[in-house]
Amino acid sequence: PEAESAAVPVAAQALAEQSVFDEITQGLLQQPATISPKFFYDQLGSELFESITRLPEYYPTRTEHAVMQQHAAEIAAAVGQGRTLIELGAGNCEKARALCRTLAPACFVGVDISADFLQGAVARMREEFPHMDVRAVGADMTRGVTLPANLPRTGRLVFYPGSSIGNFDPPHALMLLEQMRELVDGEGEPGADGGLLIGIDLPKEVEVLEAAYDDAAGVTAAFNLNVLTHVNRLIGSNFDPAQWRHLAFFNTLHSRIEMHLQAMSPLQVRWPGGGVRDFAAGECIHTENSYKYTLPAFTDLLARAGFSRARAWTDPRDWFAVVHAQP
Ligand code: AVJ
Repeated sequence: PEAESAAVPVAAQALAEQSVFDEITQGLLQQPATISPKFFYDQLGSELFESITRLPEYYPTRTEHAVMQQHAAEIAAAVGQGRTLIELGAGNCEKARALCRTLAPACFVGVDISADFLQGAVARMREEFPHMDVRAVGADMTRGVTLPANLPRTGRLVFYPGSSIGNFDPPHALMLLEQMRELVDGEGEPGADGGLLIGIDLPKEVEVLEAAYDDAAGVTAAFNLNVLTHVNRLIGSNFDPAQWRHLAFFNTLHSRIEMHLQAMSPLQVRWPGGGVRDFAAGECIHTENSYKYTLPAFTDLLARAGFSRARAWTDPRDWFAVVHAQP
């Protein structure tokens, strides 16, 4: 029986590794090649992202923080006390920690793809809030989130800050919002007193947008290039990051920042199983989209996902919105 119970997680892990291998190699063979932005976040990538959030050019994190601080009392009154707070893409849990000080949730569930990074953050949450029920879930939310059993039967607040929803194109964002709508409901429980608190980066001057994704210190470039090192580790490929350069620009037609890695000379990349991809000089791998939604466009998306009520708070320049959405 012991060997049997051990075999299950091993098999599950092998399956997960196979699907990661398939997902990455399929993307590399596409025209143009793509790597999903979720692969930015290995340990170093998560640390580089933390550095990005402190850059002078990268306004989203500090603007969202200012909106949350400025309107803390109203936001707390709108979402209610004693909830089960579920943060998607929790990372270092810094935002949830600030929210917990005003919301006093009964329970906190941090969900992140970078499970090891999350463990440390969740341990610090337990220290600061010894009376709160704190859980960590290492999961890729694009594959669906299974919450721990036996969560308190209180209203659920799904928290998805940082404008991470911007990483998904509108049809995919809609699917994720629908999934969040289901998380709010729980197992057959009415989600009426639950909701979603979500951060949205708004359209603004192109110069401001582009500087935020191509900073002078080169931290975003290092973050983008690090995905190649992570992919090498995940699939055994032989990318040489020194042969690639970081590109970031605003695509007005799609209202999104695009990040790419551009081959500086003709390159060949190989991986186990006979995989190979040739890149011409100047050819790109598309690594990220970061959509900038207007509030009406985003409210429309929310409504289509089953959140009929929405209230938004913004900063004085209307650069970033924090939206509370309810069924
Ligand atoms: C974490 C997805 C919100 O799109 O602004 C930052 C990621 N990429 N700089 C964003 C990111 C480059 C970030 N999100």
